[in-house]
Amino acid sequence: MVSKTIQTQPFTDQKPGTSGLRKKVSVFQKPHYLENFVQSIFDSLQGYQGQTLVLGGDGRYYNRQAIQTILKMAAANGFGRVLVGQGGILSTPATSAIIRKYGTFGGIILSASHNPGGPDGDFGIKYNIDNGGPAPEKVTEAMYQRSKEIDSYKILEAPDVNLDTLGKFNIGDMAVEVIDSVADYAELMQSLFDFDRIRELVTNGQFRMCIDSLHAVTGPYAHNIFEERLGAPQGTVTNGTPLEDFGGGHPDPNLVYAHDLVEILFGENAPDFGAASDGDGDRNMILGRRFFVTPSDSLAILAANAKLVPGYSSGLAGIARSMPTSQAADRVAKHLGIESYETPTGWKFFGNLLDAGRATLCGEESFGTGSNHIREKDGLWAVLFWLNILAVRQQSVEQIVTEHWQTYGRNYYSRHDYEEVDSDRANNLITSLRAIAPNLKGKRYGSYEVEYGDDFSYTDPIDGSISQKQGVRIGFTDGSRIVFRLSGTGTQGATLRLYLESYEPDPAKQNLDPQQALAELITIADEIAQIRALTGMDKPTVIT
Ligand code: G16
Repeated sequence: MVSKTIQTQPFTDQKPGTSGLRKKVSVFQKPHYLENFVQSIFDSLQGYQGQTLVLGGDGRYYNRQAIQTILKMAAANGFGRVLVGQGGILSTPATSAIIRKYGTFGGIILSASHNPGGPDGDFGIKYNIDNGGPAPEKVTEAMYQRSKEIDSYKILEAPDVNLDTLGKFNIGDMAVEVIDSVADYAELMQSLFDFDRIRELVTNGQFRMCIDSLHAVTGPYAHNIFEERLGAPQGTVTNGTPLEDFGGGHPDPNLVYAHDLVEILFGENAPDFGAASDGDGDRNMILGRRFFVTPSDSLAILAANAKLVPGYSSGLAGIARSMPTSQAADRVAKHLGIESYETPTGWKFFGNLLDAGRATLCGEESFGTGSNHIREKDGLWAVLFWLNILAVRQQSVEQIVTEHWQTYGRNYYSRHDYEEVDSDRANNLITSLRAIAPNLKGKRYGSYEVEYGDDFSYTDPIDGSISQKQGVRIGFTDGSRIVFRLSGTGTQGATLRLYLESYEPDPAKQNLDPQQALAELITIADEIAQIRALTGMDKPTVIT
């Protein structure tokens, strides 16, 4: 087999966003596009000769082709071994778990997460480092810089390999192992949670649940864990076969895109528990019977109940949340007497805190929750955590959440997304907010008074790195907040995200619809940012 060096031209748009490089499939299919970026990844790394790489993806369209290309490039670039998921399938959390378990050099995950798939959908590629977590900003920045000057890449001339059968073989001098996509991950879950107790709950004939994999990567994991290992009835997992186009759906577990599940949980004779996960398995949505748990509340509730779960029974070191996530978890941290951390959006910012043992649980409003067991957020882990709590407390989801509010107060929370906004308009809006925000202190809007306005900047407490311009925050004297930022994961125009939060300590006022509770703040946000005028849109496209 011959290693070839192929001449190429740089592309100017290979800047990784919040989580890797995401583009339309048609962009990745351009000659040399994928290869350039993969070579830029390799060129930004040091010391990988002879080392092991983990490789897999969420099964979306172009996954298999990309894996064949990356295997041949890894061989030509001198990797010693690649562990690749059977059928090219590895969820993001499973990849993180495998990197850590086998101490590999790093891993490549092919996914555009919750973005739609198929030939007209999105594709993506992200690199994870040896702690199992997303490459930090300095590494992704080096990849981007390299991508702007790259003039050649290396690839082995070799036939495609069989990804569907477990086994070991060689491509050139490089070993390839096709591994079981599920086993290592499922064993890790079994080591953290009380499977016996959960089994009792899900097989008692009373408790009913529905796990929707949205035809994305978690199907095989969910069948194995919930139906095989925990004995839940067959059919508990729905849409459990990963499809290249996710069955035409949008694999994003929220109230809008996981609508089939929402209809079941809010319908007649609804089950007790429902959950969905996203394209690559790192996000989760938790539902009770006619009850939605916001991701921000979910983080706070997992933290408050962590003692009930074997893997966390010795206590938490700290809790970290992304800045736009509600402050509900901070209240639990305070109560527990542990540190809470506020980081920019992006799971990569939790990595240092987890590695240093400063945080045990982390969470984001964008349906992401996780812990120090790996270095990614973890959808099925969150589902198991909830089931473990339900099994011990023998209460409904709604009872657990409302009792939590009674103890800690309720942080009403909502996110309004304005998708596919013209990029220039969206940038103008944020630029003018950056200018306005610092001057708002003391200003009154209806019943609210501004306490501070700023553009969030984060100094990593471990390595001192500084990340600026992470979102415009406007905080009010009663603890309410409005946050504005542009998404770093979209592929079409810009997505403006407006995050709204208010705090209600009085149990008698905790059962409002969040849109109603936040109505005044929603109006104030538009008054300050001129959203309707500047985006040209009169309402958000998605409300969660
Ligand atoms: C990614 C990141 C998350 C982030 C989310 C939304 O999630 O890993 O940390 O919260 O995007 O980011 P944005 O608001 O910039 O679109 P995923 O599940 O897409 O990998």
